[in-house]
Amino acid sequence: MSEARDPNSTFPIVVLTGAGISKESGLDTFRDKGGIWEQVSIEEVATPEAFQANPERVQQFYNDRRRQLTQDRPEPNPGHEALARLEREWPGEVLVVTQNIDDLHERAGQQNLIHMHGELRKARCTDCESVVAWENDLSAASPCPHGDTGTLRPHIVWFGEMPFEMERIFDALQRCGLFMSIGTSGSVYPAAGFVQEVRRGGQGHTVELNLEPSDGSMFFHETRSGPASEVVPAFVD
Ligand code: BJW
Repeated sequence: MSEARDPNSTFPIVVLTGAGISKESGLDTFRDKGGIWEQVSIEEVATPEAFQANPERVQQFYNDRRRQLTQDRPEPNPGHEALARLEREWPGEVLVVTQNIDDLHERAGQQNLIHMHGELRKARCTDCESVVAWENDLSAASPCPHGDTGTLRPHIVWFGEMPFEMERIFDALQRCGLFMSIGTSGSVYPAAGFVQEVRRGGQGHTVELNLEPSDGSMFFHETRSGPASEVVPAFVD
């Protein structure tokens, strides 16, 4: 890896990714011009209150995006591939924490991966909370396959809900020697605070790789600008 601090050490690496890494695979970001939040409002589709008020509308929003994954089959790009290569070749631990609900990291070969905002290809019972692999459309009345009274909702973290695996993520942030943030605007917490968590620990080098410096770029030791398909391989290889 270019400019790694000590070529002989095997410090743990944590990588946070956001919608920007999947942009060049054909998936929209949220807050760029023409992005998802210009097409629909957060209050309409991305809160528990929205789901309670109009479950069909919320299911339709995620059905459309799920179909985009299962039918259009966007391919991982060189940014995803470089991170999978980093995990294979780095002698220490590499943990990728993605805010993305697509499956492009796993399809690139990433193994040590946390989907902190959930996964489009999974559904969860509103009653027993069991999580099932799900490829098809959901409706407001899709029954839980375990036969209880619950219905299936997208396995997604909406605003006001707790992201997944936070304990494991904070443990990794406190131990890491390198933190990379890729393709995220840094406007949604708790992910936006990860860089400061690493800085508080004082031992990790922090790098932002983004199309352009984000609003939080001043918190990083280093910022590199450009499309993920170019800047990620250039940094990692
Ligand atoms: C490229 C590129 C290219 C483009 N190459 N780059 C007030 C203050 C502080 C916090 C709060 C507050 N009020 C409420 C909160 C909490 C709230 C929050 O943060 N709100 C903010 C709006 C202020 N957060 C929550 O509610 C979260 N839960 C929570 O906090 O629980 C309590 C808790 C407490 C303590 C510890 C732990 C938890 C839940 C957040 C749920 C987010 N859900 C969404 C939608 C669901 C998933 C989905 O439908 O896909 O997740 S919102 C949406 O934003 C989605 C994304 O994962 C998330 C982040 O977006 P991302 O990935 O950064 O995308 P963009 O579009 O913003 O940025 C893309 C970037 O890529 C840009 O910078 C481009 O330049 C760049 N780019 N092309 C490289 N080719």
